[in-house]
Amino acid sequence: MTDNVQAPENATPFRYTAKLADTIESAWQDRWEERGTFNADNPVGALAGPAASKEKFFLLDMFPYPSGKGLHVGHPLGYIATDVVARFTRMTGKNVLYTMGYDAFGLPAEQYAVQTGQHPRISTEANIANMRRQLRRLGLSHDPRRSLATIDVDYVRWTQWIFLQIFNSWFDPTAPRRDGRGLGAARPVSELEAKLASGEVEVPGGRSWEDLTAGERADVVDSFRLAYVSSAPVNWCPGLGTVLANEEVTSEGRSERGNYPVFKRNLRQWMMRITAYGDRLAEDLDTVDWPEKVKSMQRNWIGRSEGANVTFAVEGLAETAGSADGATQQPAAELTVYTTRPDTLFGATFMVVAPEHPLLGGLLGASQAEDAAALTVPVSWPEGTREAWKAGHATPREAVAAYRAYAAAATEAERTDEGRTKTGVFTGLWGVNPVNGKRVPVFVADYVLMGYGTGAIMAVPAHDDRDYAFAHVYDLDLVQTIGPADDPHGIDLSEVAYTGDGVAVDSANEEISLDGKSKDEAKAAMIAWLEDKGYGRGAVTYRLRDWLFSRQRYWGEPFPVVWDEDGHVHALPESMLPVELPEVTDYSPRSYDPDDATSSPEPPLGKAEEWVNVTLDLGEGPKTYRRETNTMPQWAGSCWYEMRYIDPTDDAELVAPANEAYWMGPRPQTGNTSGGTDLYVGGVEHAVLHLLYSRFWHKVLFDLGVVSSSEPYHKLFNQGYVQAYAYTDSRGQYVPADEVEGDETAGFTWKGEPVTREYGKMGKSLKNIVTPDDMYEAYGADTFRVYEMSMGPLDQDRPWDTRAVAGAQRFLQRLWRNVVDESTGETTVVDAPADEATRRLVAKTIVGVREDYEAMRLNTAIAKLIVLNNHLTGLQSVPREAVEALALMTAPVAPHIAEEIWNRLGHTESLAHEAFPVVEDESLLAAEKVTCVVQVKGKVRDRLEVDPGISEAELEKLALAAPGVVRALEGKGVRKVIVRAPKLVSVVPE
Ligand code: ANZ
Repeated sequence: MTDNVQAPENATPFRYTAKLADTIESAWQDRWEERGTFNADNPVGALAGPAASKEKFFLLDMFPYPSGKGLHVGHPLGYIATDVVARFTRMTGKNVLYTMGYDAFGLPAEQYAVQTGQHPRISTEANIANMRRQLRRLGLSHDPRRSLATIDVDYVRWTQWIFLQIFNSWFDPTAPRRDGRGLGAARPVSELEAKLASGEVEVPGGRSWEDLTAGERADVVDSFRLAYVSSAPVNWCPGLGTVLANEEVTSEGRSERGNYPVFKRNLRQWMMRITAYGDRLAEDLDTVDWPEKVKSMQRNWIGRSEGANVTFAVEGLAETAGSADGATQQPAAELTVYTTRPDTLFGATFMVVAPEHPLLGGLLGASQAEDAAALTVPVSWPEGTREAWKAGHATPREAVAAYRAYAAAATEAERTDEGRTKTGVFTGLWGVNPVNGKRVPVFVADYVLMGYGTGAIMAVPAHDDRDYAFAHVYDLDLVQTIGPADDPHGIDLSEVAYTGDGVAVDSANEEISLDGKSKDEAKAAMIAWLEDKGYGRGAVTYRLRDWLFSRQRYWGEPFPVVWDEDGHVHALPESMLPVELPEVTDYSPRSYDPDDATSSPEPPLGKAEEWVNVTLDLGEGPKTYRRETNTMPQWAGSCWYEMRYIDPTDDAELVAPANEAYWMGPRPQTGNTSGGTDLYVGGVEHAVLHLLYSRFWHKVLFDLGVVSSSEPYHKLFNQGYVQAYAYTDSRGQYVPADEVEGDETAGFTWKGEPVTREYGKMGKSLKNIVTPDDMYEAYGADTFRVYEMSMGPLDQDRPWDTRAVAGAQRFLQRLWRNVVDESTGETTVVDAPADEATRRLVAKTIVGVREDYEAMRLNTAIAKLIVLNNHLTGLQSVPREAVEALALMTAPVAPHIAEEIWNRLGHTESLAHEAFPVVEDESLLAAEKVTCVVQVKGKVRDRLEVDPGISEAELEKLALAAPGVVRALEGKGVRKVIVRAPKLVSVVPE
């Protein structure tokens, strides 16, 4: 890119060109670093200092993954904005904590390591160095002492330490919360053991604690931990050799990275019991200052629903020679369903279990044959079976096995797609509805998910859309139990289910009648009856699942636990942290056939035999153990990084309590009751996962007394995205966007050929990438910053337009010329006081820009700075008082040029900690008056000082009362008054 407006070097050596900007910017960046200009003081510890007596402001960006591609101009949008806020806030006298770290574990570096054999740390650190350079050149006012990367061994140590706190805790529903907001908090498992021993907490399965062996006790305790191992349906991607989180799987059921098939498999994995915090995570959203949209996304993700678990008895028929006649009863089984509509229980005409449900043999087998063998209840088709149930199979057992094999290969998105024709098969089992004793067939169908509720439902086709669709396919009965209050039976069920409110009908047995009750009354009455009879209980369910916390990867935090020979897991003591990754020669996971759903993952760490098998003394003398070979997901490191920014060098504690309380503690007097960083800026794509995971960890640490804040991020702001135009030629090929000419009206061309414009992301393949480095070279960082901040409101998406950058450059060039003579480099300002109009404009700008900065309206702040700057350009000579105020106000957006001007105006200190200008003479803000001339019979008789916006009626009243007019009228009446507001009133006497 070239700078067209550049003048010959020698004529104006002090012209504000990209070259001069580069010199100025680099010099200030070095000076800031040398002087530690942006270092923030802590109350205690290694970074303690006097500024900690001031009010604090903790400002945070969502830290980046150090991609090998480096940054494009879209990435730093949020960083520039936070830098403006940081610089402005410092100038209001606060102690500002502002730094930048790197979320540095991740699959791309690992895959690169697999290809090249080079340790992922090497490429990751090189990428971090490049990103640091790019960001430093932008002039961000970070405290460099606080920067960190999640791969730093010292950081990993504390991530592992947090894992141990979570592992060593359970959720005690009766424990009072430290913030007084009710019951339910994490407590150490040592307390749990005491409660199990005393009987205060029941041992699952009803056995007595005394009767359990040490191993059984350990199993019981493990089942309560907030970090636990369980067999759960997970996304297994043989093509990548690892399981994936849901968010790493596309809606087509393939891996986001690499586009390989993904299969649902039951595998033993580490989980985090985030569901225990479901209520708190939802309720405490009331205590944070977040966009309503993000709060509601979190609430939906948590998806709390209230209903009941209801248990149906199950009858099974043993397989006989293909007929139902000789059927023998299987031992009685039970099936518990979760329903939000216990009021509709009389309308349950069938049941559905998820393909993975234990009733069908539990885990999905690797093949159809294994699946069939695993089925607990072998049966034949009953008499009069509807043909569709058979679906071409001889027995339900075969049909179920085939169906389970099919479901194992389907993604959750496919399974829950509402528009799809429902599928399922009869299991050969019959449930017994506890309210009326009716036998109802049990189906297996993929629309019921194992991970939600109990993985089984009672189907009420008359009142549920999905059940209705299923009943329609298999021709099952509909029984109505609710209808509109005015005409309960007047509904038509021939096309759709009735899902509305109303009153219960036909819902009575000898002990209970719901008839005539409203939906909510009927629900409550039914739950009471179920509880009384022992058939069920009221229950709360969350859409939120427990968090799948292990990955079969090399490049992640090792778990600080080991396994003994009996298969029990042991936490390592703190003294053994950090557990470092072993050096290996081969980073690749075992290779699998990408389409083989039956394969199982083997983590790459499993190959490091010497590391895996260790002899340790964990208090029982030296014993051999196996290390955990899974690693933590990338989310772990981003769950708590803000806290380490506070105390990056603390060896004894994750963060010293006094430092945490100062930077993150609640400030009830300002309405912040749960604490957290003062501002967190990042993309809305993190609305749920990262923000939910961090909040969960933070709450556990809060419960355990490690931190004083119960929320990590008090105010959240989502910036928009920088998007870009891309251009295609007549063959649909992308052409380099920076070579395209023309505009919207004339049309666009490339090398004379017409091209079509499209709008979207920046990307290499779209040939429309612009990097910050391009901008530094062509314009300098300040121009880039001003352009990016002036493109529009910060929370909105905006199209990048390199040509418009010149406007931002012009502003800074004018500002420069207002102070510096371009040929001599001399400062040209005058010390004489500014004229009234200039002083008024300066005052107005100060008030407006301050308000805009406070509200993060950075684009309108810049617009006001430009108005003032243009005004100064029009003056004979530029008054110092005006341009000093302008330099200070411009400093947050264009800090280098502002520092340089400030310095040339004779100030030796950086302006970073100067006070932001205030208006001392309030009268300058009062509206200006104009002089109104009042004539009587054409002669000027008086003059009035009035508001420019005065109304005609008001002005007439004032004019007639003016002493000069009263005198001239000599008591005569008035025939006519002509008012030309605000400057003239003409009175005609009688
Ligand atoms: C009977 C019923 C009657 C239901 C009715 C709804 C309407 P929310 O509100 O999202 O919590 N369900 C329960 N577990 C399920 C699972 N594992 N997979 C798929 N569906 C499941 O949804 C709860 C309702 O979704 C439950 O209430 C159940 O159907 C179904 F007129 O039970 B309902």
